[in-house]
Amino acid sequence: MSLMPFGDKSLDLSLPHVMGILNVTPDSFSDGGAFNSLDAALRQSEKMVQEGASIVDVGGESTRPGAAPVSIQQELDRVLPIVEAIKQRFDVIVSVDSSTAEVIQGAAHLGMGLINDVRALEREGALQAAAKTSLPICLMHMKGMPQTMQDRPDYVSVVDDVASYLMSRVAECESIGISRSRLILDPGIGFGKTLAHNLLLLKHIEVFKEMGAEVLIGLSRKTMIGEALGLPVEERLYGTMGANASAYLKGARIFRVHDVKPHVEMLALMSRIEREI
Ligand code: 8Y7
Repeated sequence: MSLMPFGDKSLDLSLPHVMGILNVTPDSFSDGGAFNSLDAALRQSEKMVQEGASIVDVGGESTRPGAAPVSIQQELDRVLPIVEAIKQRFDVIVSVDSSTAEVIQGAAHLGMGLINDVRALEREGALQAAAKTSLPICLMHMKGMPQTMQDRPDYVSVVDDVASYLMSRVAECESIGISRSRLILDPGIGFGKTLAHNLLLLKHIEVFKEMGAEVLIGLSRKTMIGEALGLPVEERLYGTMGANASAYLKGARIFRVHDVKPHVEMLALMSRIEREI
């Protein structure tokens, strides 16, 4: 057992866990739009919980290359009602994909269990806001900014560069009183990386485990799967599962995915075999 608290719940991180991705699509109609998108989010959450997701990841800002920036108020309006509604209805950990101090603070108040920040708490006020909660934090590596991160990404050594960046963010967290036991590390697959960079990071997950934190991997349906297999986004499930299976064997314990049921079943068998004596 290796229990880690996530707000009002906890997870045994000696076992693998699935984090289901909730698409929070803003409704283009102003009349009744809020209800429609909330209702859709709740139905999607219910399905993921029934399929065995331990965590539901809610995000109000698209980090896709070229996506339009979102204002703080828009992000608050999109994310907070969903966090509140999921926590009222389902027994699941809600993580919030945000870099914004106001969103971190507001969502923590409504029962968020995990802060998932693709900017590793680098935005103004985010580190302080996260420190005030007692929640775990996923620190992700990104090179550059979403708009430009895929323009010729370059590293001296991608594994060393990503590891030393995450180490510096761990040190920053510790300096403000966030203990390492609250931190989850993520190499940020696809965030300013070529296919070769992503493959090397996935090959060397042990480097991040050696930093004394659990590892989360998000590669579901990403471009790297498409590039490796020559397949469009709707045909990337098997490749996604292969890469996640490899990440599990190399020590990753949380898998951020669109397709919950196939991953819950795959990881159940993989961990069962590992645990057999
Ligand atoms: C990741 C993520 C995205 C990831 C973590 C997508 C919000 C892009 N990817 N969070 N978020 N790790 N921790 O294609 O890899 O899902 S958004």
